[in-house]
Order: sequence, then structure tokens, then C-alpha cells
Amino acid sequence: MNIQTVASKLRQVRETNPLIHNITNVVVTNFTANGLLALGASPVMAYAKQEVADIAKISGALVLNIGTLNETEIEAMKLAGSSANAHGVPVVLDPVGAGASAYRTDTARGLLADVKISILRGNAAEIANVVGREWSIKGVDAGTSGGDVVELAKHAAAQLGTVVVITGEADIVSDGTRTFAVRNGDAILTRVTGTGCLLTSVIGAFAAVDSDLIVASVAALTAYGVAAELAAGKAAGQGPGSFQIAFLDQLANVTAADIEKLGRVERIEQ
Ligand code: ATP
Ligand code: TZP
Ligand code: MG
Ligand code: MG
Repeated sequence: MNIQTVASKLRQVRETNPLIHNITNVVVTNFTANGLLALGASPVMAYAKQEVADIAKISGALVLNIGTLNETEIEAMKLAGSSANAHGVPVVLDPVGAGASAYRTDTARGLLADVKISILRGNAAEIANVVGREWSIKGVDAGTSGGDVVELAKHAAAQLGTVVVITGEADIVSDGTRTFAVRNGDAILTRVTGTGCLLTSVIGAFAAVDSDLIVASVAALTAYGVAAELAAGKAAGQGPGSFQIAFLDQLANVTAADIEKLGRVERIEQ
């Protein structure tokens, strides 16, 4: 996968303007919709069990996010997921806070059991807890325990039969066989809530335009990380509030040429 291929996926998202069906949490709903619009995708948030199957089947991707979960929403996620599966629509899952409570861990595992998930995206603690490994977590934020994130991504992908994306200072993508690291982004992303959740939906937008889910994930992470770096430059010396606005602007303004110049993608051979 060369950087030109990675960069070309951003153009494809903007040309295609894919509809992304999100069943997400109440914290990040508006930010996610605005982020997808800025990038060049078309968001829809739809939760009612009476309609989720219809919306999922006409979408380019379905994104499930358990950030503020409840029974009604989980039921809707399963209905939407089964419709997406039946119609060949990729499903991306963000297991927000898995490991922080048994309910979150069990729900994430239940969704993986009942719905064919194409891509699972979380921080290291969430992914570790989904596959039954010890890893400390503080609410919805990754804990501090160090560990081999590359090994974890490969193990989780092989165990679950999905592409796994683990984010942090470096982002790791693996299907259990092919593994890549993306080293873009800025630490100020950790000071704005929902930057992980929006990223999961952005991965959905790229999965809508490329059925190679490794390429889609790497391209999404690179575009997102480069946009964040450009935004951090624009908002330098200010704070997370200014960064959040600058970041939405850069999701709209980042170009394929920026990605070719600034993208840091590495294949991991081990
Ligand atoms: P957490 O709740 O642990 O913050 P999250 O769901 O918000 O998890 P992150 O891991 O923060 O997800 O990933 C969101 C974005 O922030 C990704 O693009 C990731 O690359 C970026 N990111 C996270 N930490 C850093 C860091 N220290 N330096 C640069 N970019 C980072
Ligand atoms: N609480 C429940 S969901 C949520 C919070 C703070 C948002 C988490 O967003 P992210 O993208 O994982 O930082
Ligand atoms: Mg974060
Ligand atoms: Mg998160």
C-alpha cells in the first residue's frame, strides 16, 4: 500500500459522499455529524427500532457506538446490524468503555457475536477487555498500563475475525495477517471528547468506498491524523476549544496532497 493509494481514498470519499448511519452516544452526536459533513460524507443518526433496518440497508456503512448504551439502543443496534449484514453494508463497532463495567464488556461481546463486525476500533484498554485480557481502563479513557499494542491488535483480529484498529499515540491496524502503524495525529486530540468516536465514524466513511478494510482503515487514520496536525498548527498557543473548531475546518480542507506529504504509514512485518 503506497501513500498515493492512501491519499486517493480521501478523494473517493468526497466524490462518493457516502451515507453513514450512526447509532452513537449522546456526548458526541453533533460533533460526529459535523465531522462527517466536513470530511465530505453524509451522516444520519437513526435509533428507532421501527426504522433502523431500512436506514442501515441504504447506507454506505453502519457505525455502532456503545458510549451511552441502554437496552433499547442495543436492540436497535442488533436490528440495524443484521440488516447491514444482509445487504453487504460494512459495520464498524466502537466498544466505548469496554472493561469499565461488565455491562459494557458484555454488550460489546454480544454485538460481536450477533452482528458480523467489519472493523472494531477502540483504545488499547477497550480492545484488550473485549478479548478478555487484563488492561486497566479509567471510564472511557485508556488506562496507563503499558503493553504490546501490535501483538494485541493481531491477537484480537485473529480471535474475532475482524479488522482491529487500536488508537493512541500510534494507531495500529491489523486483520491478524497484515499489520500497519499510522503515526499521525496530535496529543491535543485527547483533550477533546469524541475524537475517538468521530474517528470510528470516519473509518465507516472510508469503509463505504473501499472493500479492502485494511486500506480503508489506514486511509481514514492518515487523513484524520494529518487533519489534526494541520489544525494543531492553526490553533497553536490556544486551547482545546479552538483546536476543536480548527479540526472541523481541517477535516474539510485537508487534501490528498497533504496526505502524500505528511502521511506516516508503516507496514509492520513481525
Ligand atoms: P481515549 O478515550 O483513550 O482517549 P478514544 O476513543 O478517544 O480513546 P484515541 O485513542 O484518543 O480514541 O484516538 C482518537 C484520535 O486521537 C486518533 O486519531 C489517535 O491517533 C489520536 N491520538 C490519541 N492519543 C494521541 C497522542 N498521544 N498523540 C497523537 N495522537 C493521539
Ligand atoms: N462518556 C460516555 S461516551 C463519552 C463519554 C465522555 C464520549 C467518549 O468519546 P471518545 O471519542 O472515546 O473520547
Ligand atoms: Mg481520545
Ligand atoms: Mg473512545
